[in-house]
Amino acid sequence: MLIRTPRRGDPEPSEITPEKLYRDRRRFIGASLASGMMALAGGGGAAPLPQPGARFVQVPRGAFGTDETPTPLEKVTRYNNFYEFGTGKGDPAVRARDFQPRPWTVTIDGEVERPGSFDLEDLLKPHAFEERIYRLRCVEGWSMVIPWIGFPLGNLLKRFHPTSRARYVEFTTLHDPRRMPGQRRGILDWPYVEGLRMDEAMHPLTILAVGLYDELLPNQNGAPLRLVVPWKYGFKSIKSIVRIRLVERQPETTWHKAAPEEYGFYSNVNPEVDHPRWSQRKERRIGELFKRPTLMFNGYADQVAHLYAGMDLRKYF
Ligand SMILES: Nc1nc2c(c(=O)[nH]1)N[C@H]1C(S)=C(S)[C@@H](COP(=O)(O)O)O[C@H]1N2
Ligand SMILES: [Mo]
Repeated sequence: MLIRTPRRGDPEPSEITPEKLYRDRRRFIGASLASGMMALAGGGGAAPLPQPGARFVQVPRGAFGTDETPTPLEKVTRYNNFYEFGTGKGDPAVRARDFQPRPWTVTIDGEVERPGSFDLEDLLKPHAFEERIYRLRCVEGWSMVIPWIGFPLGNLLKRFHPTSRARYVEFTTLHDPRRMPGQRRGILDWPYVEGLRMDEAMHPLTILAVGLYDELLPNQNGAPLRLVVPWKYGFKSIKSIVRIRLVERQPETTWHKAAPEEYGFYSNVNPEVDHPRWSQRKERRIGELFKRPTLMFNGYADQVAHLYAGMDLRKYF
């Protein structure tokens, strides 16, 4: 797989049709194979960086995810939840168009031996990118299948040496009302904050995404860095992250603060536990007519159910 760095004059990601994408893939498949072999020969598997000017980044295929057909790119980039750019599903594609996700600094602090602030490019340097085709299941009852490009969050956290007191990870989105017009209104308590238990964060299915399909992450999908936790409802997958803090206590999260009876800390996809105002038994795959049943842990029960052994999932929803 390849990831393409947009150049001035290139079409917006939302303007690229699947056909165009397919042709691009065909065109660059040779380059992909060649650099893939170089990465293997290098031993470490470190991918080249998505740097401005560097046109392609090698993405080895990962052994994770689903073989379901991905949702077309134009749907993935035009039907979004990203309240920093408006509450309508079509708002982020339009209102995040001019957002500049570079330069970008991420702070990693709290219960780590080596805290610090990092330029995004440097933060990503040692990581090999993979394609992970995961379902994203929104708490509202719709889902998509997205070919994400990213790397396991755990690999990043380990580099900063979590202390023995680190039990949770707190993530924070950029807070800049000049650049994120939705933050000029008090719809949510900004900045957007999410959290994971440490074992959830270290689970190999949990990734930080820097791209999707063959593109750097489009702004509306959370550029330049967003979390993807495939067995949890979509709102856990926080976008445009500027801070990752390891903490002793369970973090207070944005949606839990907004409506504690409706959105719990865990928010594992669970068809057995209804949202107080609607059932979670089924979902509508964007682009399809009929609803399909929602799967326990979004289909990842074999990999993650053990994390919650003995927990009452009605209480810890
Ligand atoms: N910062 C931030 N992250 C966010 C949101 C948001 O409003 N702000 N929305 C969440 C919700 S509700 C969903 S369903 C997913 C949607 O991701 P997508 O637009 O890439 O499909 O992003 C999540 N991450
Ligand atoms: Mo969502």
